[in-house]
Amino acid sequence: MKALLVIDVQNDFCPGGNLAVPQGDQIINGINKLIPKFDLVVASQDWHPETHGSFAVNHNKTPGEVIELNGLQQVLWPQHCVQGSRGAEFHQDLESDKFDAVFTKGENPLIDSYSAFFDNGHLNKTALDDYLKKKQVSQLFVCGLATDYCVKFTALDAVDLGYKTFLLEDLSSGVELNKGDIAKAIEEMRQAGVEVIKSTEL
Ligand code: VGL
Ligand code: ZN
Repeated sequence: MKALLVIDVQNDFCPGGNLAVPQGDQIINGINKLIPKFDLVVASQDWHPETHGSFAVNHNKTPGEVIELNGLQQVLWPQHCVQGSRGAEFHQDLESDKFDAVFTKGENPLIDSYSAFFDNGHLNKTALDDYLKKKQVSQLFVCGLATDYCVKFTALDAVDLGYKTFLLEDLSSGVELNKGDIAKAIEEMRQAGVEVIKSTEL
């Protein structure tokens, strides 16, 4: 089984959102076009309480600063993807009614969760891996936002969990907090065994 995994294509990561990824919305049409080609389509949703420890405002700090949060290095972000807010909703152009399942992450205020599989400390697992294994998924095609954070950590975990993992490079877009972050993230994924492809190859 082949599954498409759509990471965090939510309003806050798109232009106009609180943590906008440049051109974050430009991958949406391409993702919609791919949906019919897959046996299974699943998505993740960043889903934070207002008290989340990754929000700069909760530490009286500025986004981009790095702190230690429960023993882990944590980049501080603008408040984003607050549970139930418009910013947390999938972008309206994304055909999210076609998703077979949606997995939320980032609910624990004490730890961030970039990967759709585990929190950043690998302490807790979401239901995604069990779900995919039950559906006998062996190949996972990852796309979405942001290439240098949630897409990257999801793809790296997917390899570790035994999936043949593909990054759909043209259907992912990155934050690029520092210049070169996206290229570095893609190289890191490649090194770990992720096959980097373009959607036109499918
Ligand atoms: C993400 C930063 C904070 C992402 C989520 O979806 O890549 N980035 N929370
Ligand atoms: Zn987040």
